[in-house]
Amino acid sequence: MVIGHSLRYALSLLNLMPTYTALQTQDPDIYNALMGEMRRQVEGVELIASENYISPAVLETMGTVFNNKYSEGYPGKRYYGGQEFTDIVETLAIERAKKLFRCEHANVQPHAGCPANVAMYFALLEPGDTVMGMDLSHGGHLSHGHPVTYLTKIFKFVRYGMKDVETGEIDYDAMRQVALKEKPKILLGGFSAYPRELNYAKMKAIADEVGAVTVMDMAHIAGMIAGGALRNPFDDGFDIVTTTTHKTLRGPRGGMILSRTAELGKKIDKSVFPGFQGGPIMQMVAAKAVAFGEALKPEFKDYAHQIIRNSKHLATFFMEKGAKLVTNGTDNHLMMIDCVTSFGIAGAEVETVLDRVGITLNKNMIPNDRRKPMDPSGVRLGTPAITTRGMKEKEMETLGAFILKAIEKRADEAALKNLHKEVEIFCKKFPVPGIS
Ligand code: DSN
Repeated sequence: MVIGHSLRYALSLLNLMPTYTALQTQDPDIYNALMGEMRRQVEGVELIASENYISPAVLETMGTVFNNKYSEGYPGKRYYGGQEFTDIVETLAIERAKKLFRCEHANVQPHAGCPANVAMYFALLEPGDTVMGMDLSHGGHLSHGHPVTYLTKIFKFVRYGMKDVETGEIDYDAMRQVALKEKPKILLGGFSAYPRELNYAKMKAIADEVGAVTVMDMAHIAGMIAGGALRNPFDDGFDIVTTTTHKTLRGPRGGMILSRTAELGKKIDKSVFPGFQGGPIMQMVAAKAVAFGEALKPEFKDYAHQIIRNSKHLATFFMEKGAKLVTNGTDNHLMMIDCVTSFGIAGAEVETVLDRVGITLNKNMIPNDRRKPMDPSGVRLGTPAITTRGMKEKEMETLGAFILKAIEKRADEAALKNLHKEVEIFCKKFPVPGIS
């Protein structure tokens, strides 16, 4: 059985080699690193909540000659000639994004999520203006005004957070009070480590009361919104939605800004180019179009719902085994385990021991964490990537058991080695798109 899997795996890698012949001949160092990374992705379990596997078609598009073209401007209004094909792909990306998220305008040029947010701030604010975003220690994101970013030299950031960390419920009364006092120009939703849903309607009502623009950074949950498994902020009247395209949306690395109205979209376009960026990365724009095309298919809805079913099942498994989860569960694709309370060890130690058995996740601060960011109390894990590989509820129990066993046997070298083999055999039953 073991030999069968290994043989199939070796053959599958051999089949891929012709694709990289030029690279192998010209630059063996990079080629070997690529082969190693491919093996790592096939043989291991990817539980980092912000990662995913793209389809072969998206992967192919990223490596195309669209790379060779400069296309400053927007379709039909470029600064250089030779744009007949770039205009086709960018227009398709825009139209598909608008259809997917039900809005009037899409800018598909941001190179990543942080640049998308910076362009959004500069489109809507003057220096010194105030933004109200989620408390970073409650799961908010660096680009929502962490003091280490340059953003805080230009804009003022004020916070809202959870009323009760046991349920994850946001304190909307406190949000309103702070908004009335601080008069933010933007009320910002979005997070990278919060396992519950926001109440967009309540946020919109508060924003309307103080005249703020409503913005949702849906980077982590874009795929579930596209697939109808989570609520679309535009349905509750949000003005702007920013996102990355490579997380649950399963596209190429990149960003995007969506606007409810064409009027807001004009401001965003000017801010992205020429305000902030130069030429778009056109092979990525083309790959975004391909990914949005995939997300518009009915099967993407099944994927989006399965991510959440898997996440809830895994969270329940851990809690039934006595683990302490932040907010005691999840409504989305991710969960946070308080490792100190659950296992008596810090998040970094859990991350390290799981790395040794081929399971990848990340250490993470938990709400009101007394430890430091590089040595926090918790870990964050999510189900988007393993769901792409076809894993379902049954496999969540297998994975959950692997994780608990690795933690329990962390001092036992032989047990960890055997577990690593088990993980590898288990993983190879679930192909990685584009690799195996
Ligand atoms: N680095 C991403 C994450 O892991 O959540 C967010 O930018």
